[in-house]
Amino acid sequence: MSDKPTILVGRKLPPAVEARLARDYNAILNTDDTLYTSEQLIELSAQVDAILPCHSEHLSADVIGKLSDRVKAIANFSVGYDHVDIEAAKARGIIVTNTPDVLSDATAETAILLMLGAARRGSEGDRMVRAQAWRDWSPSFMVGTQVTGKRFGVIGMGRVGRVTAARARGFDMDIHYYNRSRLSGDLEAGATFHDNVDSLLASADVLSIHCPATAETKGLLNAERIALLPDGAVVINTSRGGVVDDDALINALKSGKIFAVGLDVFNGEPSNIHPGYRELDNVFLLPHIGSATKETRVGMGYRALDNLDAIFAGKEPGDRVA
Ligand code: 8YV
Repeated sequence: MSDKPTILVGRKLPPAVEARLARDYNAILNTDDTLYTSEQLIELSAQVDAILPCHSEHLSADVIGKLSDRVKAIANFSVGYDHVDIEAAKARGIIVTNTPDVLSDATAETAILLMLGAARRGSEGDRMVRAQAWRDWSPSFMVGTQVTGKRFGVIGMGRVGRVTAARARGFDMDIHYYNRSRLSGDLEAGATFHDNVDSLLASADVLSIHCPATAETKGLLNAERIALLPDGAVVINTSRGGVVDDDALINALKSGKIFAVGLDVFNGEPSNIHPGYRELDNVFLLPHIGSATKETRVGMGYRALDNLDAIFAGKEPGDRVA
């Protein structure tokens, strides 16, 4: 063992990222990509100076409270950090970082995929062709809703929200947004600001959710708010499942209030999502692959390592969140 810092790497990362880890650190790599249990994370923490987790590792207040004093940093391989109890980390003096920017393009691509897949009944059509259930064609067959020229409503106009809005402009969509604070004219790029979510909802033919999962945003899209959407709206979510009240959304899909949803994130993911989604045709579902491109995975890994490099050089990391 050299005197390089030791890093516990939560999941298997791209070869280029693992090569940089192995060059610059004593890296405990997760070569078979098995999810560590909380007990394993706590036990391994005695050997490490930092942890590089994904959102699949849950660093609750309880886990953080039991980590070894040796752990100086949690450098997330993710932009969202709701899987880490930030207050507990602060209380232990553990630095926490995330990986913004590098995944905005990939996630925006996924949001647009969800919008089109939901609006144009992508999953339903795919299933029909695969099941050899496609028997006929007529002008009334598999008719979807067109998004071109409609209003695209964004909740959370951060980096991902802004790139997604820029892509939606490619469909001549009129951008509306709600954000805690109004953006500068430059960043707004002609979008209409709403100073409250309810007003945004009434203007969203397509609603795209990009806000983080926090105590304030939990269940934000509930029955009362869904009622404010225009009839036949499309809802897409690439942020976190917790922002949505699943029962309310499923009821609105059944009643036709919402034409279709495109979801990449879920309450209870991966294996305990609301069973109601599986029974509906008007849903386009993906398994949390918003940022899953080769380019972005490397970008995320390098960004996490840039943060660790700064921390172990005694500098302020670029993406500190605690
Ligand atoms: C990542 C994400 O794939 O970065 C995030 O917050 O939700 C995803 O895009 C995942 O979190 C990796 O840990």
